[in-house]
Amino acid sequence: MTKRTGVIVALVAVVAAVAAWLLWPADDTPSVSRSAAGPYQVQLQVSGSVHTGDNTVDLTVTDAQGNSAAPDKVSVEPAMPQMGHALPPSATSVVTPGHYRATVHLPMPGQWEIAVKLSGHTGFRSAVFSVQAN
Ligand SMILES: [Cu+2]
Repeated sequence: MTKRTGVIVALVAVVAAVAAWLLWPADDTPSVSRSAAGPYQVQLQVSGSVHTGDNTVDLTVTDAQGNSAAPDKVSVEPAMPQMGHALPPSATSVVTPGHYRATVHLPMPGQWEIAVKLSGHTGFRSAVFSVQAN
């Protein structure tokens, strides 16, 4: 192999690597996590990967037996404790009983803690989810 063909082979390899990286399918698997909050089981689901900007967050609230639960009020509060950011709560809307949806705006990438706050006849409860926003 001459020096010139060696350079061409190296360039082709770099172009192929960049193309593979650019064309790699985006991660569309929803991120799902679960947490207990007193008598409630809370599932938080974000369609696609969590990212900077507006994220649609779906919450499913059940009791310990898995029956849908309906606390009076559900809100979502993102915070980035390492940087001292605490954002105002986002209200949720009821999609179906026990299923809530909120739009959560994350102003910067990094590790966020999303607190889901529930109030109902059993009092005030909170479940905290750690998410990585890209
Ligand atoms: Cu920050």
